[in-house]
Amino acid sequence: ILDKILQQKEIEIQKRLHTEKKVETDKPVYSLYNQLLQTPHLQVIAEIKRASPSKGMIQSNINPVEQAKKYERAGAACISVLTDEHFFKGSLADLEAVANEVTIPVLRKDFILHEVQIEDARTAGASVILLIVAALPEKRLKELYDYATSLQLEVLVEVHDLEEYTIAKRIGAKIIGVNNRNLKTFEVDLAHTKTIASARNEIDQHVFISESGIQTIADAELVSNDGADAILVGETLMRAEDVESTLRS
Ligand code: IGP
Repeated sequence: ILDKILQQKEIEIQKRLHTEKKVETDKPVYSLYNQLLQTPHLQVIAEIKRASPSKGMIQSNINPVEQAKKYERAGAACISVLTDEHFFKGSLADLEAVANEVTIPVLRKDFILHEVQIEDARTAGASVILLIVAALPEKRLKELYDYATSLQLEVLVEVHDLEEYTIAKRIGAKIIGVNNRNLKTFEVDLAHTKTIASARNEIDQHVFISESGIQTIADAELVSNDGADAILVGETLMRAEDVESTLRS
């Protein structure tokens, strides 16, 4: 599936390159890194996710701004907004609407392969972008990382195994996330968090996020004990009846 998604992305990028849009850097940015460094207890990055290729439709008729405000009120460290339209039914419009209404960092969750996507994220009001190690050669990853930084954006660098973790550290990532879901097979295993966290060194200056498949308090405690500074939760919060109390717990 990852290859299919990346192919579709390339098509969208080619289309985007035919339009003239200038990057606007007047929206405020908030630091996720500082937020995670400052707070010792487990923090939550709460995601707006309407659908996914593995689960199909999750919540189609959601109001992203209302949902985001609930997340913010309940103390989320950051709001992740899926902006992929084709596979996740999200949009940059969702992100922009959310970013205009909250005062915590907003993450553009998408498959980013090109500078214009980073520019569009900044213009829409994102503070953080996602870069997936498995989606890019290291040289390109580093170029995009540095480009995002030059636009005052922070980068969540997503890894899936130890080899990718080494690459993330090599490019200087300050925020590293392990995706417990394999994007090629959809298989979820929270043990991936422990594998990566165990390889973490005293001298490593990065913060560490456990992403995907967290459904219960026990799951959150497990990855927290395994070394995660924060968790990234989508589906569970999108389906929760009482979003705020689920998040607070
Ligand atoms: C959230 P979940 O299982 O809580 O809905 O997962 C998030 O980790 C997931 O949406 C995600 C993702 C990604 C989506 C992690 N990495 C990369 C798209 C692309």
